[in-house]
Amino acid sequence: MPRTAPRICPLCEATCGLTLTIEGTTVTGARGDRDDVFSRGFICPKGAAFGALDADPDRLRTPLVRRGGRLRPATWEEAYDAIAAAVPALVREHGAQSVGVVLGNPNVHTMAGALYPPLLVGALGTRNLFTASTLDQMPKHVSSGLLFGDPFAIPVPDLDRTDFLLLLGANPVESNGSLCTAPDFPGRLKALRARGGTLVVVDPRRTRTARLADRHLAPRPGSDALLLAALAHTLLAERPSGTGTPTGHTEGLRELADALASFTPEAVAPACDLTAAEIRTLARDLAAAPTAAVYGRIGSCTVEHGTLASWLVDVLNILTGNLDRPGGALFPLPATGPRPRAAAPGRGFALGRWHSRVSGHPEAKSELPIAALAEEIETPGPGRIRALIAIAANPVLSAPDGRRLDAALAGLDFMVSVDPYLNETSRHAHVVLPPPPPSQSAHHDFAFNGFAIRNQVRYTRAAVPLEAGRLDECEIHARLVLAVSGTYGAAEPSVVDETAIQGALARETADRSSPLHGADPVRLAGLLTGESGPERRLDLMLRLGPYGDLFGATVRPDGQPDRADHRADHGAEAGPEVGPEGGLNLERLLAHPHGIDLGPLRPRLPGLLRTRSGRIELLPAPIAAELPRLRAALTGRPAALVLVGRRHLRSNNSWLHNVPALTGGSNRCTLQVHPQDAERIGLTDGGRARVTADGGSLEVPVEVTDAVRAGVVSLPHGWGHDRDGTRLAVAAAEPGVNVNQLLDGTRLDPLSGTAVLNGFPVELAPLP
Ligand SMILES: Nc1nc2c(c(=O)[nH]1)N[C@H]1C(S)=C(S)[C@@H](COP(=O)(O)OP(=O)(O)OC[C@H]3O[C@@H](n4cnc5c(=O)[nH]c(N)nc54)[C@H](O)[C@@H]3O)O[C@H]1N2
Ligand SMILES: Nc1nc2c(c(=O)[nH]1)N[C@H]1C(S)=C(S)[C@@H](COP(=O)(O)OP(=O)(O)OC[C@H]3O[C@@H](n4cnc5c(=O)[nH]c(N)nc54)[C@H](O)[C@@H]3O)O[C@H]1N2
Ligand code: SF4
Ligand SMILES: [Mo]
Repeated sequence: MPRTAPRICPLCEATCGLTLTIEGTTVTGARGDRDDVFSRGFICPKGAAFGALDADPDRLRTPLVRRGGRLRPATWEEAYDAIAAAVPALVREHGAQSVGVVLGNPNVHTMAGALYPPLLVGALGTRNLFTASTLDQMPKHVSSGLLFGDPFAIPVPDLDRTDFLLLLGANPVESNGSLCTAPDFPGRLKALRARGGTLVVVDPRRTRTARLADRHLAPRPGSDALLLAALAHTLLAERPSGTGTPTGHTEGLRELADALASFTPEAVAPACDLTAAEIRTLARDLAAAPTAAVYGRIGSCTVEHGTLASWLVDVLNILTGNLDRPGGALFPLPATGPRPRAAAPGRGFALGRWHSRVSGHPEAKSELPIAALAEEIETPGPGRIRALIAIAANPVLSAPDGRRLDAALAGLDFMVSVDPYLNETSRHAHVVLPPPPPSQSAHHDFAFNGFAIRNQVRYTRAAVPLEAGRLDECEIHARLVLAVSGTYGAAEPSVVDETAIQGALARETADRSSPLHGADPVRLAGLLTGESGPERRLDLMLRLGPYGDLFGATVRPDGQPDRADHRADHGAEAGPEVGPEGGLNLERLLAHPHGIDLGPLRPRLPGLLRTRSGRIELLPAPIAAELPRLRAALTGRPAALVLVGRRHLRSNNSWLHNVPALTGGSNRCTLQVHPQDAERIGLTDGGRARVTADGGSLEVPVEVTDAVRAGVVSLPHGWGHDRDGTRLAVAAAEPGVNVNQLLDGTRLDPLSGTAVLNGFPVELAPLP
């Protein structure tokens, strides 16, 4: 008899609730969970393929250990013994920096990825941390850090209530949204238009999202910061008082106006390849809308001026009075995040507290640019990376110059991959630790609830029991922490969780502003429920969070502890309105298998600000220092042809090309070329071309289409599955090419260290 079980989908940021059909231990179907409090039954083709992905025969079922140069199946004990023998010894001999850590995108889609990598990096004491963020959203963290003092304070567009959405460099109809968690993003865009709202899309391609829009602007790639600067300039020039500006919480408005003075619509129009009139009209429409939200994603981040563009997105939200108000851009209040607190100056956000060894790149958010990973492995000298731990990461395909990184990885003394597949990156590991398929894992979105357009909380336990001989990914990580610390075998994996719990409770009970101040941490830990270490940690975070039961301690409605001596409530952020009676904890959440709705987003200023001034710092010094480079772009000669990426609804970065249901059709690795360019260069639809840039050349099939603007070609990423020693039978049959081979890793957004993956110059030549 088939049964059903709920499972939150881990395949993109929309976090839809699925209902899995299970026969025995096999997932035979997946549909949208109509009772899910957030996704209400929405599903996309990737979610529908959950069963096929879960049962992919190429998934690794046992650890692999390298012996005699070859990776061979091994037991978990053999795998961890190998790590425990190698890593602590390297650290003793060569120091903490000799071990690098690479964290890939799926870490934000697993519980393990949220709970353990900080402990692993802490245990190693290494500053050689590289993540997919420097191929993605690091510019947004940096701009939020500088504006609000907190790199995670990223406002999200209030999709369901806004009157006007200006969307730049995002294609949510294919990607299902990013840094804006919203199941059925396409439906929400249609609803916006249906209620009389306006959607404006800025994208050099006429995407499926652009086709839904009232207005589509197709500027030259890489010019968003100029366009946004001109929009901000126009607002400041035409409405100098900044109507609607929350001036009470901002500083630097006059300095901002001065700094943007030269970015008039006329000045930026040629570089953007738009008209000054189009830009001015857009600024006026944005300002006139009853409520509006500006939202930028990949196409505005992974570009030459990514941090400036990300900063200007929020500057526009602020100048139009739309930051932190319903219908505008709001800060979520996730159930496992910190509780609201009273407004007070913070410690601010610092950049460049240390630098990379070889090229001297500044750290951002304690990370170094992943584009600099290869040189940190190759270049001799003290501090060279000799061992690497890669968790859910495939940088050989995702990061610039995969060939160089491929060679560098082959030269490591030791490498560990935590990955379900033997792919382009994990094939270099000495030990591969495979997590179980998603049906056998529990799920909670620690990361994405912080970017969700509605506050809600959901948790799904494993839908299928863990197969014999498997380890849960949380336990894989916990054991890894022990193995690199030199305590493997001496301590149980649960010690890792209990240490984290004790640490968090010690901080909480020592905090004078906490209602738990002075309580006994050991007694509180004894009250936690849950069947496993990660469940106990989830329970702890829920209980201490904004909707938590605080172990029964009382709080006033403004979020402050109910203590007579606590009078610092001036400007306190309001506490949440909703939540289960008595407060949230794991038991109460488990009683709601389809989640608990915690209400629409609400204003959170000024309580969430952590800047030194306690205000929004409109023109932070590092930004001001970058503006001359943007000004230089006004007069620079743009390249004749530049390349941008694209995503397909049935893809996901580099690792979904092995599922037959998700491949084929229009999901292909083709170079899209505008008809004018095709004619000029002599390319034909279905023919082949050689594309050349800084990092090398690729031979690609050509697709002639006016969906890209003239002067722009588009090639998707995550392809190039033609290397030996992988186990990806389906993907290898249709390998495609790795677009990132066109990059040599030197083009970076300087403030964030993010690779320029969009809008870099290329040359094309026809091939016979
Ligand atoms: N040119 C170009 N390059 C890009 C981009 C682009 O737009 N253009 N996009 C960039 C972006 S936004 C990102 S986020 C990066 C992504 O870069 P990466 O994170 O390096 O790549 P992914 O393909 O997302 O997957 C990483 C690995 O996770 C493994 N994996 C899948 N599920 C799990 C799991 O449950 N547990 C574990 N441990 N591993 C798992 C997969 O097998 C794969 O090996 O790529 C970037 N690269
Ligand atoms: N189906 C699917 N969904 C995914 C993923 C996937 O690979 N496939 N990846 C996931 C990940 S890791 C992420 S980070 C998100 C990303 O989510 P999105 O940001 O929505 O990603 P894209 O679909 O790549 O959209 C970026 C758009 O920017 C445009 N663009 C390129 N250069 C510029 C420019 O200079 N200016 C402007 N204005 N636009 C430009 C491109 O043409 C493209 O349409 O998607 C996630 N969801
Ligand atoms: S939209 Fe994203 S979360 Fe929803 S079913 Fe599709 S892949 Fe899963
Ligand atoms: Mo991403």
